[in-house]
Amino acid sequence: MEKTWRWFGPKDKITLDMLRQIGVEGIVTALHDIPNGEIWPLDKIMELKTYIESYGLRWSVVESLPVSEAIKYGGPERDQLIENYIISLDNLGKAGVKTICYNFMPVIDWVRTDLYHPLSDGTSTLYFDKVKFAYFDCVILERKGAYQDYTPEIMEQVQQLAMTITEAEKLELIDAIIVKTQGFVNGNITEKDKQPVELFKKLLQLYDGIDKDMLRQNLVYFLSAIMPICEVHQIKMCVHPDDPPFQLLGLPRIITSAEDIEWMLKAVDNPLNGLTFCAGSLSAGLQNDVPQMAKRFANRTHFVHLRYTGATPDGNFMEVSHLNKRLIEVIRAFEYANPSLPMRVDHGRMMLGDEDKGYNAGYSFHGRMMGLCQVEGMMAVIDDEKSNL
Ligand code: DNO
Repeated sequence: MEKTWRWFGPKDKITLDMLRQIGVEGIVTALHDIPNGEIWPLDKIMELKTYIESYGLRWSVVESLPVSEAIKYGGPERDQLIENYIISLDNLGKAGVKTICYNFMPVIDWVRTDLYHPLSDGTSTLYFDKVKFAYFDCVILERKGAYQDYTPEIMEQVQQLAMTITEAEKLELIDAIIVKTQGFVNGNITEKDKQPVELFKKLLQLYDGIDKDMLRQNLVYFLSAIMPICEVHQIKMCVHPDDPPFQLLGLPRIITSAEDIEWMLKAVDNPLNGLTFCAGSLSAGLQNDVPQMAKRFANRTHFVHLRYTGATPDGNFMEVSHLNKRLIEVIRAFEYANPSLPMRVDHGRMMLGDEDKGYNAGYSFHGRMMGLCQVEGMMAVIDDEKSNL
């Protein structure tokens, strides 16, 4: 697979020069300065593309061209927003950037409760703690009926946590769940927002009465509207699975399992309607046999995210090493089915000074570089295996 890297634009502290030195071939990025919902102008796209190419690299994938909330919940402004999306796709097509990652998760993109969960070797990793999340949901957000989504055992632990948590820890939890993990992905809430919790509550209200079926219909409406421009330029759309792949905060989530993926691929049965196969997101769902899903959906996968999680039945999960026997199976599936697919190492541990650099949550330099080395090793073994067939 093509070795790509998520880079956050010319302001990223990890420069294209550094990436070239570690063997990256393609760049995954977005016009991060353009607010969600606005048109991406052709000249801005070309400017960034030319900059990337001046380092001998290529702009392989857009991640993400974000889908505005009103498209997801079906608000009155959705047709206008879809029209803007189509113009952005047209401009990307004209510029020759033709693989587009997006997601259809309501309100909140990916979710973690701990951004620096310490490991025994001195590094740290991303973590989702169900009790802390339930505390955020029931006590901080005070979402109506939220406690019904958790077992009595979890609620008992939530009560204990409520007695011991400090104000600083509360702020850190809010910051992890709705600020640090969201702002840089063109999320709804950024570091500048003074009252993130109030803002977040308002966003949740937009989905009152929207169930799984309605969200599915809104995805089909969106995809059907954009397919004609995708046909014109042969743009490959690739939806990112829900991270984590289970229901949260009373919001419907529709890309969580093999059944969901099968449904979405059939609902708009066009090869340009495809998948970002994010092994890490899918692996956090105990329902998912990820290597088997990689084989099953390889022919509709246009982009691959490589990482893995260790999930436990009590609902917690942690991001684990990229050197992982399940991840080898995933890589094998794609190296056989479509070796020209772009793949990027997703997330990395914080290590060797990554901590002080102010990188976006999950997007360390050394940790991801180590993941890339491990993935390259696995790819080399599989390529060797293939050439001996
Ligand atoms: C987090 C990522 C997500 C992903 C978007 C794609 O690290 O996996 O933010 O990029 O959901 O739209």
